[in-house]
Amino acid sequence: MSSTTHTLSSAEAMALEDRYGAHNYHPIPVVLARGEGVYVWDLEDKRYFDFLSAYSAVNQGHCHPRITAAIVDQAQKLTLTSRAFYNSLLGEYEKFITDYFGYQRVLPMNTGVEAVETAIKLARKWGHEVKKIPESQARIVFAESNFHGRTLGVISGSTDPDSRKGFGPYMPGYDVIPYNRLDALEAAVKNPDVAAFIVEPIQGEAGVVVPDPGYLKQAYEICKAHNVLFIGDEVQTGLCRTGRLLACDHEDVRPDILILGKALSGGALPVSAVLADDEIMLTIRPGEHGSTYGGNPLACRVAIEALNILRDEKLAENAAKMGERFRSEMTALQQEAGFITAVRGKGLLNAMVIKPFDDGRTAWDVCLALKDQGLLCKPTHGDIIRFAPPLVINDEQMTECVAIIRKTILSFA
Ligand code: IF1
Repeated sequence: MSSTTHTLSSAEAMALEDRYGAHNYHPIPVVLARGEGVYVWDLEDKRYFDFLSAYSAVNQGHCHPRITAAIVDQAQKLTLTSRAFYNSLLGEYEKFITDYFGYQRVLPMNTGVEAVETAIKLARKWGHEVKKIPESQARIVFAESNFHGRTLGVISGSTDPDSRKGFGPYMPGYDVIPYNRLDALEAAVKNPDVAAFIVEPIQGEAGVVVPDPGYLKQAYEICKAHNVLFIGDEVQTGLCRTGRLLACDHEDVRPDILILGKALSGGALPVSAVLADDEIMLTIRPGEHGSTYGGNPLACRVAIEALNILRDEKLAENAAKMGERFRSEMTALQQEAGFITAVRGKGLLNAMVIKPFDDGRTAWDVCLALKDQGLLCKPTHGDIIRFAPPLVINDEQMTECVAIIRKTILSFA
């Protein structure tokens, strides 16, 4: 019987995924069917606070009415033309987003990793054509514990065994240095074949690892001193998540190549973008790069709306304010609980490090208990719980969520 004839139970939905889907994820056992703002509901109509936000893709909140309206309206006009032809929204969107972030040009893509791949290709092309690195010798520097996506070209720069093992051979021409270590960066970029350094302003998947104050600024300056491009991967940290429009804004760093994704569409469909100035962007000429859906009119319409919502609803300011409050409440809880070894983050991208319990329970079990109490989040690397609600969360909702987290954490004490 197909699910269109009756509403599946959560158990049925999970069984279908288990039987017919690839097993490339191990989800928290909850089946979400509806979302609105900071809330999601499962198939049994139980309500949860979403404290993952699809890994910062729904910063504007689930099913934002303005985004839904834009989709419905545009979907009845024109959704996709391919870039074989011009379309009526792409030029308007390109002007809008380059003005919004202060760059001369944008190359529109779909997923975050496609934008990362695009940035790497741009950096290599610039390296060969402008920096005059011998053809096919351009090198890209990555930081240890990075996460930039899952294509072969990107996992080749990863140090995470789960991202890499079994997928070789890997892309050549990459160097990997410790994160948050300026001496290591200085040493790496002395190599005249280095075209770029790609870095997350805060390492999300690594467990919300915030570098030392000044690291981004000094890293940028070291890159400039050695004619190396600074690529900022703001797929997860951008779009108001850390309390500023971009995480790089906290240190007044303007990446030479800026990568955006996730909340660029407010979680409605895959929309990503690479922004840069002419000297870099125009090294790619017609026919040298592209994508079927990149720059489609539906995505352009949604992205303009998603970016306007960030501004109109002052989501950076709210993320900064609510983040301060969240970290101070969690730090107070840390004193009481005894098994929280760290609370860290910026804006509403935060994490708690949980010491494994004597009885073998881990952060995973804490997340299961939080789910039972009506709050959804997921651990990363075993002992780190990431807390990242939609940026629209208000004081009353935060009060309720802090109470849920406090009650649940203390039940493990
Ligand atoms: C999964 C992680 C987060 C990203 C940064 C590029 C991309 C991502 C900084 C690629 C994507 C997603 C991927 C998703 C879960 C999530 C994730 F756990 F995988 F690592 F957020 F931390 N740069 N991150 O965080 O963007 O191609 O996915 O659109 O793969 O499970 P994408």
